[in-house]
Amino acid sequence: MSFREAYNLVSKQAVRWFPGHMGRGLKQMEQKLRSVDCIVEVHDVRIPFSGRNPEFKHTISGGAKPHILVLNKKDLTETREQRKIAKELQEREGIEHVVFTNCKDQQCLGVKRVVPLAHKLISTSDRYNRTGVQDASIMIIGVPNVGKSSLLNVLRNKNLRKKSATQVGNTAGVTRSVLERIKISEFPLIYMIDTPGILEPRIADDEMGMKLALLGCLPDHLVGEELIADYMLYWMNKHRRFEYVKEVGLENPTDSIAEVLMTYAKGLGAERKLRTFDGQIVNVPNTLVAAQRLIKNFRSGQFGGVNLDR
Ligand SMILES: Nc1nc2c(ncn2[C@@H]2O[C@H](COP(=O)(O)OP(=O)(O)OP(=O)(O)O)[C@@H](O)[C@H]2O)c(=O)[nH]1
Ligand SMILES: [Mg+2]
Repeated sequence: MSFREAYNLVSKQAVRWFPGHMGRGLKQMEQKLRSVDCIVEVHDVRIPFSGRNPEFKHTISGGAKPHILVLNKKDLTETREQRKIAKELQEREGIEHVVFTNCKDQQCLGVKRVVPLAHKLISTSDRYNRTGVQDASIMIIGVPNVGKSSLLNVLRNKNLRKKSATQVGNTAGVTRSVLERIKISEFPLIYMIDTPGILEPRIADDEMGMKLALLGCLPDHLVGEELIADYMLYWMNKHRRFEYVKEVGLENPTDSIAEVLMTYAKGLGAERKLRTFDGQIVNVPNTLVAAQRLIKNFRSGQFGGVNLDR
């Protein structure tokens, strides 16, 4: 059986999401940068080599501040690849400090590493030598929905045994503005500044846009659930990952998203009403519901761990 080898968006409209709060957020971040000692950039480990906002490069390199790249949601990826990914990031992009985390797990070794590593980098950086400064501030940055606020909360829960201080949610764009600093460690005294997830104003690479969409870094309805499901199908087939076949209730893998969604919708009993040309109302399979369900399964790891950049 042959499957699509490349993914091309049929529509000419690129994947794009840059609402007002992102532009404002970026400005607020720049203003706060002067009082920040370290940047923790959070990204989804399922796209380790793509989808990071290139605008952050200025933020990071501009001030020559210590930088840690946290690749989060490691429970949703193929864990074997960690060392390889870290090595490749260092060779390709010169990123020296990569930490893999699962913010849903307080015992995660990666989560435990973040504060000591940041503290070490800050204490050895020029900036910290400014006299009289007793505390340090870390700014947390990244594209939407990768787990920035979750990381802040889990650090605070762990180190201070205090309840969460910033809002978390499973859609993109939960944090809307740069927040006041929040304490995440007492000894050493460290604060963290949560920021809104920010995408580049124009995602030029269609496939990269679809990867971000599949991982929920943009609102689904903006890209279209059926299109996102189609990208998922393309990716899974291309990598001979047929875990979806059984869930959907198919006999065999297929590259046709219409077939997948129709079959799945029928199996789920999801229907919607449709008016025919002669005015009759009929029930037809609800492919939107099927697409939403399929994406949800994929994102929650039901079809196994993935690395979309593989
Ligand atoms: N499976 C898994 N889910 C996670 C992990 N970290 C965060 N999440 C979930 O990912 C979703 C997004 O988390 P947030 O912390 O709100 O992400 P954010 O980067 O702050 O998002 P914005 O504020 O929208 O930019 C939530 O549903 C979290 O529960 C993780 O390590 N593993
Ligand atoms: Mg947030």
